[in-house]
Amino acid sequence: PSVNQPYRTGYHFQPPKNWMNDPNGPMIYKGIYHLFYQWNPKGAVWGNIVWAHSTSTDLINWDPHPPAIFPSEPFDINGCWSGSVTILPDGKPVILYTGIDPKNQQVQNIAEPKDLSDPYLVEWKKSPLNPLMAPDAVNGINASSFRDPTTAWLGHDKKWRVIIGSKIHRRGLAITYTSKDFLKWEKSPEPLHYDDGSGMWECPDFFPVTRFGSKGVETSSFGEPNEVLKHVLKISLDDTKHDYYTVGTYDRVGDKFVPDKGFKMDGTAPRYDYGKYYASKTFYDSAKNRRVLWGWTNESSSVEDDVEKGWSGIQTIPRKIWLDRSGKQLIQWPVREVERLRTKQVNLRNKVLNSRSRLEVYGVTAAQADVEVLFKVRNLEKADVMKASWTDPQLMCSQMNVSVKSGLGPFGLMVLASKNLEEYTSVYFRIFKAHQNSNKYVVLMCSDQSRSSLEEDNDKTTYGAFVDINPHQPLSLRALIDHSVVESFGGKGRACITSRVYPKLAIGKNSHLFAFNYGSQTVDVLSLSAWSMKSAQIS
Ligand code: DQQ
Repeated sequence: PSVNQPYRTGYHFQPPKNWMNDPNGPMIYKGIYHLFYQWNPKGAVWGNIVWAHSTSTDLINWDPHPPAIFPSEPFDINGCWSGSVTILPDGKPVILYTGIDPKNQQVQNIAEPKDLSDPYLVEWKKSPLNPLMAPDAVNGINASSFRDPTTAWLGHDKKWRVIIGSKIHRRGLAITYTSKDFLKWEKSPEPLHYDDGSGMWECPDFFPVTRFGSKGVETSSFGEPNEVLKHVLKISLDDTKHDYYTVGTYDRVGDKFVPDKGFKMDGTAPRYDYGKYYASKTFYDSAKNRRVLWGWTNESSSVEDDVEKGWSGIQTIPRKIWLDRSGKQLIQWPVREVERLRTKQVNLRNKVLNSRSRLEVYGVTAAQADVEVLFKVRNLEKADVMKASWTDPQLMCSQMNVSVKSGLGPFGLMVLASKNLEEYTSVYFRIFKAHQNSNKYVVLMCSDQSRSSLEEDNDKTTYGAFVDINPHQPLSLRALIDHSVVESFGGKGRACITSRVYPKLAIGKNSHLFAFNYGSQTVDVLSLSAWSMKSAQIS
């Protein structure tokens, strides 16, 4: 970030210039992490899409390479769209990606490294057999809705499977293809899964998780002896531009994904992130035995502003992802490597936040910081009672803005705040009783951007999520603050909200950080740690 570029991030991944969208083909090969991404070499708006490429040894600092895949053949002459990497049993990584052909049809292609001894895998060659999968007169595939191949996995019969996002009318579906040799692919008669009302499924992701514990599972693994695996299907819904997931069982013989009770793979499913977060993709990190999630966050500024600043889009900090003990939801937490950027630390302990009070946290670079705070409420009896109509957390957060007092809350953090609060982004909790005379509680988490900038033209939508935690316990909140992005994690990664903001005053040294409590009851800050963050080496 500089005076002219106050919104460039210090430690989030972004290219030096131009438009970026989906993360593609993340992987680790010979100890080096690779990130490819959808990029426009010619400008700050979507178009002319290639696979740009960077590598890293820690997922935080990145070295750029030339684009790995760019339009060059009839099967991708109008664009090289999203796709994934599969590491073959001999260790060789291959890319499956969507190409746009001369008739603007979507087809699936393969590319492999030119030189496996180059640890950076800078050059990639496309197979003359491309396209490997294409819509034709008989297979009934919609040629403009057939894209984003996943990482492939090996089935019980030693055949590869891959799914491709699609739709037929309003039915969203994950079409399965199988192959013996990774080159000749056959469409399965039935999709892995579908939903009749959800519209186009973009960027599907399908992976195993261990039922108990946080370690990752390789995509083709059947699990260790006595280990119980579940499977996760994630889709990016084109209609709503959010990423939803469902936990369930993979029927290997029928090649069907069966969601667990209570899950439906549509816009009612849980989300990875309740803010701006799309087209995400995981990979199995064999070096650290974890599954890592990448996701794209677009701008909330106008196209004119994007063109003027010369860039658009960032990637969130990669997150470790695993299944909660309850089996009902996923947990996400920024990869530990980001903590190496932590420098000067400020600690507060046992501070009392009276009703309608604020506490400034001094001594950190508030525009580029990592903050972890633990709140405790004293008397849960004072919580207001939920109304029957309060089913949509985002609506609750936008209707009760931060100045509306409840029994318990709002309390949380004000980030990227100007000294006199002309501008601030507030990330906070409210606690409600589920019913009158009930000892069950609902915890609401909000990220309110409505006061984030004096500039009028930005999208300042307020976001919200319910956090599945018991407020008898301390409530934790972490925020990764980086000039124009705030990634918030409630309840140790049970709810995540990413937002983009563009303050006019709260820039650089003029940015402040507060803990606050605008509710009617006292709240304790058991502990608050804030770190100034060093900039990552990116580009
Ligand atoms: N972005 C890609 C598509 C994908 C969409 C094109 C999702 O492959 O469906 O840039 O953001």
